Amino acid sequence: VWKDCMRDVDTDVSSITKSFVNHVQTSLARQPYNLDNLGAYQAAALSVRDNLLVNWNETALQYTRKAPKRAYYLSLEFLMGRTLDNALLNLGLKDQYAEGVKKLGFTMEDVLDQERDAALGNGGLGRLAACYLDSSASQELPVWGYGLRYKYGIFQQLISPAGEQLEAPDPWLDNQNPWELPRLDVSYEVRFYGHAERMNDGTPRAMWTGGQEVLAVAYDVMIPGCYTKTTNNLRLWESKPKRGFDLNSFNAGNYEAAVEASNSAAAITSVLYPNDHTSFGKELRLKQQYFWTAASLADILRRFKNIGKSITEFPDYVAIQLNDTHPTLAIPELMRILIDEEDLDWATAWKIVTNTFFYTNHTVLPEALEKWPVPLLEHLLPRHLQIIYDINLLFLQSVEKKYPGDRDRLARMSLIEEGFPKQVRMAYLACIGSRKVNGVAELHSELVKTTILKDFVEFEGVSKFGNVTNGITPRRWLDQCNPELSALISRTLKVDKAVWLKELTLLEKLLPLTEDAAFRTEWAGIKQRNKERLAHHVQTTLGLTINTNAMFDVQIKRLHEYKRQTLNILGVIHRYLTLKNMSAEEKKKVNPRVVFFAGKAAPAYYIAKLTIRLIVNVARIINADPDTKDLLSLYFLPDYSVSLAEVLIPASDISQHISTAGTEASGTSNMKFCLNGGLLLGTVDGANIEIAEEVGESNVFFFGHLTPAVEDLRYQHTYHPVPIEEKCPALANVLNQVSGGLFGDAHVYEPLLNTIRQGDYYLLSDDFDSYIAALAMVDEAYLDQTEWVKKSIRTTAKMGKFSSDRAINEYAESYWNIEAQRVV
Ligand code: 26W
Repeated sequence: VWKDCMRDVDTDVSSITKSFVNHVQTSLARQPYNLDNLGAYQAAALSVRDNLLVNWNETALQYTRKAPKRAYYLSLEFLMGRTLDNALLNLGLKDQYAEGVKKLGFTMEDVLDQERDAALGNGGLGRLAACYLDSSASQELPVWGYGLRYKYGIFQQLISPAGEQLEAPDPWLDNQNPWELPRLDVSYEVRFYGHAERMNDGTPRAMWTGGQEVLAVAYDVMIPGCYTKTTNNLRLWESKPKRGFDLNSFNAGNYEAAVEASNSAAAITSVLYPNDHTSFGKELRLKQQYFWTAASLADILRRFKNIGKSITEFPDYVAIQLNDTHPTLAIPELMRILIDEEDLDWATAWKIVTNTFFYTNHTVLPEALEKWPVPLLEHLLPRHLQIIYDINLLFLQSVEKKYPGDRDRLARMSLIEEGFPKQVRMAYLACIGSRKVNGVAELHSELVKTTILKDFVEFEGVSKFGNVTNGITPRRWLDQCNPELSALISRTLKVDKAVWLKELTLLEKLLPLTEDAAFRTEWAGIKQRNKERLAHHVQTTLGLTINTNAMFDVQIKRLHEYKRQTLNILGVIHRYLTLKNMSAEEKKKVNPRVVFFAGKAAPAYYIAKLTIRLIVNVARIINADPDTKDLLSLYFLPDYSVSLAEVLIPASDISQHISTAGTEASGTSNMKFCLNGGLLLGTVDGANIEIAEEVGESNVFFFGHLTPAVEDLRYQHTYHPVPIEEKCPALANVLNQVSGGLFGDAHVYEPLLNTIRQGDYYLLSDDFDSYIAALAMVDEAYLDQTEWVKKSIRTTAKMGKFSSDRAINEYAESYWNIEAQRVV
């Protein structure tokens, strides 16, 4: 009877409309006759969800039955964006749903547009995690994600009339989230504070008691693979008070204390920390990290125990990937469980741990390397601090054995940094507690080995340290965001997208078509329509009219000094000043350009916020200048998000990735632009280098000093400073115009300008001239549209390497040792 009643995935239009209407009537309790777009979205989502759940259950059943080795991706951030369109495309049901909703009187675009982004991340690291989940499911790999279910995702960015960034909360769950399933039956208790007492019975065991206990409750998010039944799981934890109220306080008449207890438990998962690249050592952040790693490990262990194997076989069934150092507490937590609860000896426990974990580093910037004050750890997690000290003692003993008497080395390699207060260096702990360590692009992985982890490479051997160049999912970042281009590719290659979207190197077959004029015309037409789609979006959301007969030049990413949005805006001012000095005759030769910026600044990052303010105010002046506005205009699009990126990226002719050499670990939007036929203007940094290797240097615009020069240049700035006027007159002129008040509020920008005039840590004055020269090369290349379109086609054709399928398969084979599982 069970079997007969089980439902299958609905694939025909009439079953789809039936299930849609059924959800309107029963799940939403609404009248089908006065349904708005939001209701239509909800009904469509619930109906698609029914389909996903069928596959999701089968996938789970398969994994349970076969008990293969599984991998778990621990990430404090998952920047998922919207789900409905992606799910429909992965299920191959987009056309049927479009037809279904049309029959019911809606348009697919309006319906899709109702969905809020799931923005549980800051930037690159969080979006990478989302791409890896898509690829894991699409490659049929048994991978689950673990994260936190923040009530508020990344803040909403507003821009004040003066051009200042304002932050508003992002209550993304207010409209209900059809893509998650509360698992009220899956919950774990997580302890904080209290006392840890060693047993002193000849074992390494200790008792950790007292303190506060909080409940972690699971919410599951379905992750559909592309053209496969495999539907994996992303498990997000929500914190709850263990008992809703502290009844004792309540009865004692202390109502406030009772409510307080429930408040502080719920606070743990209330908000995503909005900084990337700076660690502030805040207690609540550490609580988030432990809460999440403890719940995830308890869940993983419970699942492992269900297969009935000996605990020593744990690493044969479980691989855990640490997405940066944020989940590093998982290392001492697993030690605690194995020693205090499973009663293993230290060596056996450490062997299990160091065969289970894998650590990915995402940045070598010193301010981004996490360090936790010892007193804070001692207070919040007393048992974990003991374990960290024990790990450190044994580790330093082994270092001392290899390098007797080398005290400097011991101090350098210690997990504990001396100082007031002492701090635990999380990257070192992640490194020594893991089976392997990797960076995210070739240059970056070399820098990890030669800078922050140099001593560890020497001590542990270089084979532990590897590289997995990042990737992006071509499903969202081509098929979904650029449907016309996707269709053209399928038509031209005569290959179903179900094939090439999963074997992206097939795009190389486009190469000969660079010589086909008709194809080039089609290609250019799609780019043009994507520019018009963006212009339409800006018109309807901001009321601004954009010139679509211009080159679209885009820089979209978090605001950060190392990413050098300031270099870009100073370049724009330089262009403006140059245009102002041109004769009418000269102006005729200039190709119009529209420059777009978007990105959020961390709320406490003063200089980054000033950069936004400068961009907005420069835009105000130059967009209103009748002398130049047809040739140059500038837009700062507020509230950058995954959904906005999906409109911006396909519309770009050129995009900018201009970090100081050696500072951007990889970058992933560079790959997205290139996949959509946008050319790249960048420094010799991160994955830009590998992109150039693939598409050929003649198809990218490189400029600026190289990584090995950076250290020397900084030394020069400090010890032999040369005034900007002398070193780079063009830049000095631009700075003086800003200082002189050409864009209003003269004094306001001084702190920003002074970062360049004094110290210039990110080397703007060293790279400015070659940047301007590169921009001129872009202008010139754009004048020859035939050659430009050829470059564009070649760029897309050579992007196969950057599919996140390639990256996730490298992790699966060379790190986790897991295999694909076919769900039939
Ligand atoms: C503790 C505060 C904090 C928060 C987040 C420090 C560092 C981070 C992340 C590691 C920052 C981040 O997102 N890094 C980016 O990771 C991407 C994916 O690998 C890379 O493409 C980017 O180059 C890198 O900046």
